[in-house]
Amino acid sequence: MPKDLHNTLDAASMRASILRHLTYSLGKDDAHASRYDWRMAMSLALRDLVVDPWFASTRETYEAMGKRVYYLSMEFLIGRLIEDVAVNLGVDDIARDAIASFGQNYDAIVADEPDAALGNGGLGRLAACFLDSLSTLGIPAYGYGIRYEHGLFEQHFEDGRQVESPETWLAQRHVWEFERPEARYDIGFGGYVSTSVGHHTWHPAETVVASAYDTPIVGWKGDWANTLRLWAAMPTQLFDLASFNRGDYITASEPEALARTISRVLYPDDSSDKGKELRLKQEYFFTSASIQDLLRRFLSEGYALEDLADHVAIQLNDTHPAIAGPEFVRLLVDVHGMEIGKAISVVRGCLAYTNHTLLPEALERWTEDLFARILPRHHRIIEIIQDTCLADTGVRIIEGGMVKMGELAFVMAHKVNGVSALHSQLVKETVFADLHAAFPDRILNQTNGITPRRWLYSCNPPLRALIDETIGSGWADDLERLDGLAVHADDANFRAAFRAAKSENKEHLAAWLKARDGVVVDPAAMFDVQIKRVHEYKRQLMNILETVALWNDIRDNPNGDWTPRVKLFGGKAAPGYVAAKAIIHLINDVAKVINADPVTRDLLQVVFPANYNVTMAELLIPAADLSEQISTAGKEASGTGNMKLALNGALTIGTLDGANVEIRDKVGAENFFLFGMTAAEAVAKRAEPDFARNAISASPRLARVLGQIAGGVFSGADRGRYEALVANLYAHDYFLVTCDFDAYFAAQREVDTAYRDTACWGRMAVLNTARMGWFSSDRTIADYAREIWNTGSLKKKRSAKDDG
Ligand code: 26Q
Repeated sequence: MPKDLHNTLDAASMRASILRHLTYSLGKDDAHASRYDWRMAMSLALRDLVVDPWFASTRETYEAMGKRVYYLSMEFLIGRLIEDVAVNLGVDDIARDAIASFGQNYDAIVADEPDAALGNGGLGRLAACFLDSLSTLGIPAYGYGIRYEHGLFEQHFEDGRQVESPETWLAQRHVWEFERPEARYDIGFGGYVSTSVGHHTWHPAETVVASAYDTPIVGWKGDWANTLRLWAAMPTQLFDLASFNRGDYITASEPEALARTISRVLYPDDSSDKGKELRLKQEYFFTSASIQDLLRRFLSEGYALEDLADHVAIQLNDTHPAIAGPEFVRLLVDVHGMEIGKAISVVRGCLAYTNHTLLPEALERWTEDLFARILPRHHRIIEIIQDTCLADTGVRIIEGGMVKMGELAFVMAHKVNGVSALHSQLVKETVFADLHAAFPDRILNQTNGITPRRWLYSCNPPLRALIDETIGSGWADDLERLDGLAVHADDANFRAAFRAAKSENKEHLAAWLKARDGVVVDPAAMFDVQIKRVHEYKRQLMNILETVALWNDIRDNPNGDWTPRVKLFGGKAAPGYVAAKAIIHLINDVAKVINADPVTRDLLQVVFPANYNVTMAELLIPAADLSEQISTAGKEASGTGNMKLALNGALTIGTLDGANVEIRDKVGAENFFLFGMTAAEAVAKRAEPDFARNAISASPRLARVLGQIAGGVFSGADRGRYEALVANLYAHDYFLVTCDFDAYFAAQREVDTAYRDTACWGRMAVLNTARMGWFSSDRTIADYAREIWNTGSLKKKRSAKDDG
């Protein structure tokens, strides 16, 4: 249907639909409707438009008898959906007019929707971008995950310290989902395995039910829609009637409370939270439900189990769903009677695994005790997988009393990928070196991407309009067309328009900061932005040290030729990550002192708005002049914020890490501020004795800053607050902040100079936007489809049919 929806649907029929929903779906009189009611009504009107293409896609997928992609992820960091749906359907202007006719403001309605924050950061947001691209490309696919009752915690600052509170997105009705009470599966835990005549039966001690909720994910122009299916945990039995009748209400509802715990809350740690039983249960819970569901769908279509890999492609988003391998084998062997060797190879034909990290602490491992207690049958199956697949490799999945999920995912996958060229190379050379030697064709690279619909078209209206005017429409699903902007980089009028679009976004951000936090910033200053999870390897610490050094220099020479800057930070720390929390505290402490200094007030400001999330990213990214991508080389697998910022015309100051390397290759080395050690140099540096102490001695500027911080300049009465942080830099500095500091400071001064030359900066910024098209997640997904899934677009087939 909605190929030309924008022509057939007008504001009048949208208006009628909104009113109908307000009245008959919500039971509200328009005279008494609140903003919430109007949002619900508008969302339902938009949702109606998704249903027909969704059904059509499902039908065509079934008729094509081809392959479906199943993207298994513990996290889907979606953000808001209203604008996404309206923009993809091409009815955002119509919706705006329709809702205005009721005296309601479209932007205020959109802003009323809470973020679906079912993810920590990059990995979860990548999953959301991939869903958008799978639908835009018309590839039949399901996202599978957990319907957490509580997403990522909310962050507040109290005296500069991070304080967490629970997130409650489901306190309001989530209109985008459809409950599917008929799609239910039993999920077992614990118990024992019985054996008779070579047949094994698992008798779980405890069982919960996984119940499905479906959200349609519509692609660009509404041509195709896939499904995001999230599982909620339910008790097998609502409550124990006998206890209830006895008057023991607490005991009566215990089973329900216990079962629901499994999908209650997202783990807020984005590297690891070792050995938590509930985390293992969450992983098995959603993975088992997903495998049971796709197997039921496969069998209902009447295919033979040997042909699974012709119809099923399962992508594991990191090792979190790595139990998929043994679970799938268990179902084929124990339930369907397949021979185990055969089952292992059938399953391997379906599975592929994406690695997102090299950090040793982030590689998932479970103690064998815990694992065997919760999943006794899977434990035995893993031993068989190990004996069958790794016999002469010297590699083991279970070793030293630990079950290693990376090794498990690797041997059960036919393809394993890293997420940037550098990262994939390091995967081959480090974490999986032995496995790579044994299976040299298995590892490949798939550089991450971002959806241009959310991360340019919808979050940056001024730039969208300028691009449309300059190269026409058609770039949002063919992003390399932005290349057509490059010829305008030397046109002063175009650069002025580009700059005006950036200024408009900066004004918009400034107004938001003022309204939300009462913070006043000057949009004429350079907006220098570092937004991402707070982690030592990402080196927010180096950024704030550089800020203090600059502050010192300005105070030493207040009449110098300085470039005014606003340093913007955004990001959360895992609640138990003490070092990251100290960095947040330090940034806020430094902000307090610097922002109060009358000498530097108009030249340097530090702003850290609390509770960074997808929605805040959509505000900050279009307004950024400078993008901070300063991780220790070899530590950031890819980064995706780096892509979003460069696409929106921010220039990058960055290290040769993750996808920064490829961004620099694409936009041109002359349009990128590079500094710092390479990954290999970083490794060599750590082997030098006293490298940090030596670096500090060699840098009076850094030594002065560290002296100030340790000496209490930013911590008032609490003089010792940062003693440990500074002592750790001297003694360990694993992330090489001290060694890269001077190079970073020097690169920042080059940035200052470039920014003051408006023509030069404008040219560089235009060329960044023009040359970032390759980083569209449409390109990434097309490559996964071709090189890993062996599948393609049904949309293309459909239009071929229409033409002939
Ligand atoms: C594991 C075990 C127990 C609890 C939590 C976890 C856990 C949760 C989330 C481990 C890792 C994550 C998330 C990792 C992540 O976001 N990695 C980022 O992935 C991006 C997409 O590929 C990359 O761009 C980033 O470089 C990478 O850091």
